[in-house]
Amino acid sequence: MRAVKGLLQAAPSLREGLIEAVGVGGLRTLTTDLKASLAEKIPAEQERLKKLKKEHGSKELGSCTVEAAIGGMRGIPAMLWETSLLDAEEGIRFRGHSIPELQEKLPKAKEGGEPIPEGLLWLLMTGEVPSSEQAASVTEMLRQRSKVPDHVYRVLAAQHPNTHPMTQLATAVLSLQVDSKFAAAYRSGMHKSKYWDPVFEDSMDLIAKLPTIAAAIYRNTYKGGDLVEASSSLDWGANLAHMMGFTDDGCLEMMRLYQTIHADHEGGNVSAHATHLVGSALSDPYLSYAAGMTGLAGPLHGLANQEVLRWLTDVRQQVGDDVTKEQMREFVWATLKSGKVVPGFGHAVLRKTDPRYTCQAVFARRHMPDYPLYRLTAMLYDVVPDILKETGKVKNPYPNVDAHSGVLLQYYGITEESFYTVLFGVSRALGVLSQGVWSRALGLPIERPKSLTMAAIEQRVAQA
Ligand code: CMX
Repeated sequence: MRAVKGLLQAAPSLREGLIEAVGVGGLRTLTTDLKASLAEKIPAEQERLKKLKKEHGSKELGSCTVEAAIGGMRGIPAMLWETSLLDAEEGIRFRGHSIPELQEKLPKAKEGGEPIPEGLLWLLMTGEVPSSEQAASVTEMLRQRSKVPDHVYRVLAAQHPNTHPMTQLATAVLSLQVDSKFAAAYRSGMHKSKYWDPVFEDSMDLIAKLPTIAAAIYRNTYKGGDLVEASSSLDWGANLAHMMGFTDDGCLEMMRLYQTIHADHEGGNVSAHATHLVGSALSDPYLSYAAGMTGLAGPLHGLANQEVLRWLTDVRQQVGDDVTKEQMREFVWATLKSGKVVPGFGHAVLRKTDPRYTCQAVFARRHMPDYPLYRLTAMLYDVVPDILKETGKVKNPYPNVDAHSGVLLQYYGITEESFYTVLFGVSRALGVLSQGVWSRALGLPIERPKSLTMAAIEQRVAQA
């Protein structure tokens, strides 16, 4: 009680009933205003970082070998990323919570259903699992910001009809940049201690508009341009499915889960790192997220979910749905021997099956146990890892998130695989933009690692 009394004196928000004491020394925000909750946490985190730097700034976190420098910087701990952390064996934790824990703890649209991504957004931003009221207030805040300006539709309409949906997404986001509140505030000379505020505003504006933009890309590209209005009774994730033209309750649940689990995967993956890097130059959230999306569009990263579907379609066309394990083995070997990767398998950090794969497999077992594509995917799980192990070079032979997501989408009628990475990208906004707000709140500097020429590396190793 004394501790709480002390806090009452120290923290005006506690006096005003914005936070409550929970457990020993813990505090939980009571406000349903995401920005107020975030603002409450920033000073303590700024102090924490200052102390870390002052007391331990010269300590080593790891070293860099020649192999790491020329091998995509694997394993070099050289970035601060608060919203999630990846363990090679266990998989991702969002603010300390595993995916099964999030499925249990985050607010849901229906009893026993999947979490709504708005709850995850609150968690990523504040570090706290929100109440249903807090998640609902995020839904409402996003709804109010969701109107997409007319010029964005014109930009989309002007693109070549064969433009890939990911290119359309990046272009549409860049065309929104004209309204950046951060860019305007910077131009007008805002003090850097306040940067996080307009970055938060831009991030919320962008997240709010992404489902409408993604749905417009979908309807324009595959459904003749006939757009569907948002529903005022649906949450952010379900509205995405609704505006794409899908109303099945299972599809809405799948989309809520999909949008939750793809949100963040710590900072070093291409889409997160690209967003972080570009944001570090104080490019606004529209510019930095668009950079992340052009990275997500690569086949070794997010586009793998499209490639998995193409690959499975090839299997079905050549062998049919009743493929045997032996036929599948031959198909996998043929792919490898032709110098291609098996999409949906392997990972740069993970060394076990991706829990994002597992949770989708659990969803499929529950909702579509007899669906042929699900059975084919389950068979791949039996066949591919042993073959990848046999190659002797693949560090993680197990499936990643992209091996399963297309199956769920196909089942509910979202059959256009070239659109799949856009759905990944909409979700990824929640993670990379939350971190973007924190990067500005913590005053992280422009990123500028050292590069070396081959001659410089040779010189350094000769001296070592
Ligand atoms: N199929 C065939 N070969 C693979 C492989 C796969 N699924 N995964 C790795 N390898 C190969 C690599 O190409 C590399 O070969 P070379 O030495 O000939 O260049 C070798 O095995 C070692 O690679 P690694 O250290 O195990 O993996 P990387 O960290 O270099 O790459 C990844 C990671 C994800 C790019 C790779 O596993 C891959 O290409 N997988 C298929 C594409 C995919 O599913 N990507 C999505 C990942 C999740 C996401 O970001 O969305």
